[in-house]
Amino acid sequence: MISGDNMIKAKCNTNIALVKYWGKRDENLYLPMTSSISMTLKEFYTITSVDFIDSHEDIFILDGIIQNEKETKKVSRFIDIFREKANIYKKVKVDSINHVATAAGLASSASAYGALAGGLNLLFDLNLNMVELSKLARRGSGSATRSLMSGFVKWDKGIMPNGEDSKAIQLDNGYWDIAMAVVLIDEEKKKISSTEAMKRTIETSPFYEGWVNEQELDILQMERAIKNRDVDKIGKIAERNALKMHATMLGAKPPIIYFQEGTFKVMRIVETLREYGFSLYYTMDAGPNVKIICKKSELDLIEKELEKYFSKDKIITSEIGSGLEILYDDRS
Ligand code: 2P0
Repeated sequence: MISGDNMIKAKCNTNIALVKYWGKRDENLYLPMTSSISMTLKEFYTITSVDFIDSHEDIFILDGIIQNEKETKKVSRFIDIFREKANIYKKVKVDSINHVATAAGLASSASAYGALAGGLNLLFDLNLNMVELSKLARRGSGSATRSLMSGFVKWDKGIMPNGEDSKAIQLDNGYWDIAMAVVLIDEEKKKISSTEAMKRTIETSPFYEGWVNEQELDILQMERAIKNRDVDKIGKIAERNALKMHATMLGAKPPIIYFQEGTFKVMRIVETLREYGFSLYYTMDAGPNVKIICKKSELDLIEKELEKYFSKDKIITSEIGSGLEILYDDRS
C-alpha cells in the first residue's frame, strides 16, 4: 500500500439548519423537497485526510478505527462520483476525525461529507468552486450541501430532475452579533437515521403536506431576517420551523420521537430566560440535543444561566464557522 505522496487534509465545520430540510424528492440524487437555510458552527467540525492508495478497495478510517464493509461502501460510492468526474479510477484512503457527537443530531454527516468533498476535490484535481462542490457534497448527505461556506447558507432545492440547480448559496458571512449554545442531552447514536425517518414521514405523516406548503414562506422570512441581522426574528422563525418539522414526525406511523425529557427541560429554560429579556431561541434536529440561537454578546451570560441546570461539559458554545478549509496539500 503506497500512500503519502498526494496527501490532502481538509477541515469542514458542521451547520445547524434554521429552516430545516426534511424529505427528499429524489433519494438517489439527494434532491430535497424544499429549500433550507443554516448557520455554520465553528466548534463542530471534521478533519479528513485523503490520499491515493495502491489497493483493490478504498480504506475508510473514522476516529482511528478502520470501518467495516458497509460503512466503507457508503464512502466508496461517494468517491465514485469524483472518480467518474475526473476519469481517474484510483483507490483512496480516507482518514477522518470527527469533532462532533457522531449521529446524535449534531449533523456530523454534514461536516464529514463536507471535509471529504473538499479533500477529494483537490486529490482528483477537479478544483471546483464552492457552489459546484456543494452539488457533489450533497450526494453524500443532504445537509453537507450547506457546510462548505461560512455564516448563513441556503440550500436551494432547485427544480431540475438531474439536480444541477440544487446547490448552496451563501447568504451572509455571519460575522456579527449571533452565536449558538448547544446543550448535549444524549450523545448516543440515534436509533432511526435521518434518511429513514424522512422517508417514513413522507410516506405516512398526514402533516407532511402542511410542512412543505409553509417552507417557502419560512425561507423568505428567514432571508429577510438574516439581511436585517435581526436575531429575534431569526430565532422566532427557526424555533417554530423546528417544531413544525418535529410535528410532521410525530404524525408518522409508527411515530418518530427524537425528543427526550432533557430536551423539554432546555426548551422551558429557554422560554424562561426569554421572559427575563434575553434573546434566545431553541432548535432541535434528528436527535434530543438542543441548539440555542442567541446574541454573541449575551453568550457568556446565557452559558452561566445554563450551568445552573446542566454540567459544564454538556454545554458547548460556538461562534460562526468558516466552512471548508484546506489544512494541508501535498500533491506531487
Ligand atoms: C437539516 N437534518 O436541515 C435537517 C434537519 C436533520 C433535521 O439534514 O439523508 O444527514 O444524509 O440527506 O443530511 C440530517 O440529515 O440526511 C438533516 P441525508 P442528513 O439539517
